[in-house]
This record gives sequence, C-alpha cells and structure tokens, in this order.
Amino acid sequence: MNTSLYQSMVLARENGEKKFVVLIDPDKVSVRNMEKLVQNAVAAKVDYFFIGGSLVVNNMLDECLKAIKKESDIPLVLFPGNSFQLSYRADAILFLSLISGRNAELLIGKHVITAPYLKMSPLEILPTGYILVDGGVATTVSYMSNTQPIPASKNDIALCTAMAGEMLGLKLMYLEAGSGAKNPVSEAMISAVSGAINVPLIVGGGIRTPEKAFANAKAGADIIIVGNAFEENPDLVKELADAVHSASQASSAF
Ligand code: 1GP
Repeated sequence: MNTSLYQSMVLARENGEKKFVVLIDPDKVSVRNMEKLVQNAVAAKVDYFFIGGSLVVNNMLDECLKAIKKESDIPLVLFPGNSFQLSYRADAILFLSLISGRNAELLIGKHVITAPYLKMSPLEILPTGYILVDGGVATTVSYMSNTQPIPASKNDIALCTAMAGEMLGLKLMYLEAGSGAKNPVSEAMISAVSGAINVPLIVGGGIRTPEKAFANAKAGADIIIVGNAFEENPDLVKELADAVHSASQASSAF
C-alpha cells in the first residue's frame, strides 16, 4: 500500500515543518475562481489540496480534479462529506471517522460500504480521526452528521478523544471547527491535543487571518487548512501559506 503522502506528513511533524492546505469545495467554487486559486497555490508553494464538501451533489468532482491536475503537481487529497465523493483522479483520501460523535454510521458504517472500492483503488488511504469542535455557529457538518461538537472550552475532552483515536490506530487527527466557523479552534485546545498525540494534527474551520494561522501552527498544529476565506478572496493564499510556513522550526518568526 502506498504511504508516501503520509510519510511526508510524519517527517514534517518530526522536523517541526508546518504544512498548508487549500480546501476546494467543487460545489462552491466558480471555474474562474478555481483557476486563480490553483495558480496562487502553486506560486505560494501550498503543500496539499483537500477536495470536498458536505454536499457535492453535482458531477463536478472529477472535472475539478482534472482541472487542478492540469495546472499543478500539488497532491490532491479527497476530503469526502459523504461516500459518493470518491474518485481515482485524486492521490489520497482522508478516511474519516467522526470520533467526536456517537453516530455509528460515521464511526464505522460508511467505511464498511466504501472499503471494497478503496481496496481496489490506487488512492493512498489516510485513516483520520475527525474531531468536531463548537465554532460558535451551527455548521453543515454538525447538522448533516447529526452529532454534537465538543464544547470549545473542553480541552480535556478533545485531548482524550484524540488520544483514544490514536490508540485505535488512526493515523491523523483533524480538529475541525467547521467551515465558516465564527470561532476557530483555540490555541489552548490545539496545544493540549498536539502535546498528547504522536500523529500529525490537522486544524481548520474559520481561519481567516495570517496571524491566526501562524498562532495555530506555533501552538502545535502540523497542518493548517483554509477554504472559506479564499472563496471571497483567492489572493489571500500567499499570505496564509507564508504565515504557516514561517512557523516552521527553522524559520524566523512571522
Ligand atoms: C472545513 O476546516 C475546513 O472543513 C476549512 O474551514 O472553510 O472555514 O476555512 P474554512
């Protein structure tokens, strides 16, 4: 089984090197905006694209992946909101288990259905503990998953959830305040979770400024993801990518 992308994430965590991800939701992004976003991402040395959304109802996924591949070599990781969002055109897939929730379908049910497809696919599988944290507004993912997020101030619950996920063998943890969150995950929670696990930590939801992206990376996030902010302004990519990369151990302060 291919593990090259995962190895790059583990190595980066070991070396204190921070990674930046641009999230593209094929349903939300216009073709013009996407072209601009991809060009900006290449220029800003973005590390990965994550592709997905809670709905993705049209057949844009394949088209979107094809269009991005034409313009860049940045690895494409599927971030599926449901089990229909699969495509061999990507390089890898976050195999998400919603471990902050108690919805059996999203802990293991959907995985049973998609396992045979994934077994035959060339996609690198990234088993990921998906941890929803209250971001101050009702989010699509909370509604669609029929689960409650972890309260924003309960660092201990987030920490124990991530520890349990790692003990169960999950290879990445994803602290998620939800797309468009009013309050992104706090640095205190990021630091508590990062210090308690040995696997790479992804953090996203509601990050809009280079200062917050930098602070999250310094607090212990290994991979920072931003989506919503670029739908309004694709030109923010460089500022945010530079902020995250400058939080790497060897770099000077932002
Ligand atoms: C959502 O964490 C991602 O799943 C990104 O959130 O769109 O708010 O940047 P934003």
